[in-house]
Amino acid sequence: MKRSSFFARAKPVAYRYYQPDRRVLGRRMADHLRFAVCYWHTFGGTGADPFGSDTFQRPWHAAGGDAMRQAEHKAEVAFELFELLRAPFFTFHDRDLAPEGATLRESNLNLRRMGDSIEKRMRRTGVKPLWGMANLTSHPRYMSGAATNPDPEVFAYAAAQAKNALEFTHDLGGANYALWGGREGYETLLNTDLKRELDQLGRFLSLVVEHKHKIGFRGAILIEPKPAEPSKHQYDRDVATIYALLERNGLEREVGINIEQNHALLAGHSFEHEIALAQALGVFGSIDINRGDDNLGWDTVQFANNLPQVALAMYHIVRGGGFTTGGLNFDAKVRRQSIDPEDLVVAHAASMDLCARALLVAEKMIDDAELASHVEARYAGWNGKFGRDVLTGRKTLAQLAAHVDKNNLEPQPRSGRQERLEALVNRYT
Ligand code: XUL
Ligand code: CO
Repeated sequence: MKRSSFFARAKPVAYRYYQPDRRVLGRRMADHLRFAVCYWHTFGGTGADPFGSDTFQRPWHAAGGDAMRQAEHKAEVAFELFELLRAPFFTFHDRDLAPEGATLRESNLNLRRMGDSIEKRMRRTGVKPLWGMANLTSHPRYMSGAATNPDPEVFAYAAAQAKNALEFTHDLGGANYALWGGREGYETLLNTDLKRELDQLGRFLSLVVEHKHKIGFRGAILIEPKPAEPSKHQYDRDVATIYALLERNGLEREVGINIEQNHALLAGHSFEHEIALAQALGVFGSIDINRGDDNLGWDTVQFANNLPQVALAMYHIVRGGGFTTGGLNFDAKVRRQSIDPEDLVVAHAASMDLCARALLVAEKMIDDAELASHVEARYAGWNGKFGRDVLTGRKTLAQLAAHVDKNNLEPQPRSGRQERLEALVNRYT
């Protein structure tokens, strides 16, 4: 592979655990994991934080450069990294790939022009989009929301941008189209009509779903929860909140959920809670894999590197049937001080290897079946006739009361065996 000067010093990646063709629980490892590199943090990141300016000197960010040439350079380096890592997918926002123009028409044209170049690179490397998205958060026009803006013309502009991004993702053969509502929320209820904004968000989602069917896009529509940041309160708070929004709009069979580790943590949940809940509700879609910090209340989006945590997540993902259109998207950024191009390679490669190792742990947990059989035994009572009758509505409250009375019932408590199960999980990892 010809190297651009950007990754000239990066060593070829050797994985310890990630063997794409290795069979695990009846599937290729690569098909279980479906790794994606995200365009925004990895190639758009500058190392800036709220207290300091850029620390990474990416050549395609040089001041005064030609924006389309810079986008082209970025794409060249991006596909070089995908190949170095042997990552099969990437994810993007429209504005990551091509610069915003003076009008929406010009922006769309820029995206199409970059699309031709991206398509050529996709054909050469076999790398594909896991999902595309419209960036409806960065531009000042969206400061008061995109779908939930008090001004219907902003809603229209966002809809036009989403239409174009969805069609573009479709043309590139994307496996999914995703939405995330960083500005779909509020800063203060003092100026917010919450009910109106929820209705607007529901309408927007429905429009995207309608258009997906109209153009014949076969991928899934995904929505990504996050409780806050950048807004004080976001309407797509967590899996449960999104489910209510979907159900209220009759979209629960049309839209899946893209769960991010750090966002789960910010919403006060464990990562595996969000995965298990999405599976239980039938809306599990995809994962933005990263890592938050227990001691920090914000979105640190570090590369996932915690084996027990990722192993439990993989256990739930695989037990729930694994990914269909989804995958593991590295929505993660290298730290402000990780300024070398090689840091980007190492960060992704180490995290890919960790996820592969976590998959092998999940395989052991599933093959061994001890954890699952404990859960099974714990609920065994519900499998009998009485339990089934209760759940299927064949018993009234009065009948249940009579049952207790007649049998003089005094149910006996049984241990939940938490410590034993925690020790069991440690044995696998
Ligand atoms: C923000 C976040 C986004 C989405 C894409 O916290 O996770 O990067 O994944 O807009
Ligand atoms: Co994300």
